[in-house]
Amino acid sequence: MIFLKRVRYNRLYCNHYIDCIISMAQLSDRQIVHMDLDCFFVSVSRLLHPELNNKPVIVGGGERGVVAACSYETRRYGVHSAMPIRQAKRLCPEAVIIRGDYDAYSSHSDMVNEIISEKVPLYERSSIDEFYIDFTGMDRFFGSYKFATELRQCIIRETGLPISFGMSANKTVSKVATDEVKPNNQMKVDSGEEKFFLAPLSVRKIPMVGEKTYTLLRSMGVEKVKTVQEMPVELMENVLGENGVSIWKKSNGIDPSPVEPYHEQKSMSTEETFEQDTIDVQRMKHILIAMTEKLCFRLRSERKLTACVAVKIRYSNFDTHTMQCRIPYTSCDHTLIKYVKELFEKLFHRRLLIRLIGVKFSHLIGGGHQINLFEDSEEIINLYQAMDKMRLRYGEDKIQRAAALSFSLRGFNPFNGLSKSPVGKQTRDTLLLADGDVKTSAPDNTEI
Ligand code: DCP
Ligand code: MG
Repeated sequence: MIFLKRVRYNRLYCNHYIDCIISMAQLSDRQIVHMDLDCFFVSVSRLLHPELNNKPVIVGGGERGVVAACSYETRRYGVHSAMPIRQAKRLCPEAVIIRGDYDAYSSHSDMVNEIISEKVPLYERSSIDEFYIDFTGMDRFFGSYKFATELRQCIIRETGLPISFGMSANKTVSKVATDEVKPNNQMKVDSGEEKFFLAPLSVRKIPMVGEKTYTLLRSMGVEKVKTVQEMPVELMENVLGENGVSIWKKSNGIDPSPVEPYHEQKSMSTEETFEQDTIDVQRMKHILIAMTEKLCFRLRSERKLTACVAVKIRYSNFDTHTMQCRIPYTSCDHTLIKYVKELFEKLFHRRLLIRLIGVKFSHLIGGGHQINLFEDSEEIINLYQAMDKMRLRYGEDKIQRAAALSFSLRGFNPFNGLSKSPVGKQTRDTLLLADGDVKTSAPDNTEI
């Protein structure tokens, strides 16, 4: 038994090391840049309100809310994002606390995106203020570091926003490098130097080491990345499973993941064609609630917010009507359900049999951890996080609003498309991408 275990370990150990040697040899000549805007929401707010310059600033969702972004002046007092505003105020009483302006953040993020897209062929927009750029091959012509430096200067000049970058052979090391030099700075980690660069840092700096993993590693006496580098990979696997292997690889400066070309998702929607046309208003409302809950869960899973909600109905004679409204950015079920119900009530006035109903969210934006910039409170965030955790663990239909319970869209899988639903003939889910591609899950070709 012990012998078998050792054979397995040895094979595992060898596999990981062989993997690493291959990826290091193949990938060490890549030139990957990670760019991240400095205290993004605060910097945009300062552009719009210069009186905030040089003051400690916190962007957040009101007295009972949490910190969305904070200036570097406030960070010296221990303030950080996702901290309750009340606690932040205690730590830094002189901080100016402002409400966010998501439209402004979204348009400034688009400006930076546009500059990068004009100047480089391959880049990934990984969040509202973060970009990975693959400069591999460009050094023969320009020198990648010089090119990245000029790109950074151009962004600063044209948008007025401070931005930092890290450059190395892979995404993980570049991201850690960016965080190390911030704010308003840049650095390069040469190929072959990755392990030395990471070694003295806290393991908390490795992307994917969150609060819980950090506490666990600390309880094992692991504080610095160097310790992980010296640990056998199977020990990390024993303690943390697959994640342990990933953390071990990242700690050793190994990350073969490619820069994924950027496709903006413009909308997400779902619709239901009934088995039998219906006039049962209550039933339709409950189905709309179930649909909204599902889409909201997906918004939050993808860390997105929507600013436009639409409802569609099709009468039995195929007359189709759509109504939409602009709303403050959110991914909260309770907010969106309210709008969906209102739209349905305005839309459904002919008292004819209905053949299809649908819900669509558009004007999507990457929203970090926010779920509603203007209403976020610790209680709401905790509630949604707890519900989403249960859904991820036990299945999407395991927790629902009472009204939607009897209409669970059980077969509905927003990630891979069509499946039979107990409430209707077919469910169709659509992801509309900015470049015009439509990923759709069913044969019906009408968009809402
Ligand atoms: N954000 C948010 N909620 C969080 C974290 C971030 O809404 N819990 C938003 C506000 C940030 C923006 O996303 O300004 C970018 O997130 P970053 O993690 O890049 O943080 P900052 O840009 O504010 O600071 P840094 O200078 O460390 O990048
Ligand atoms: Mg940032």
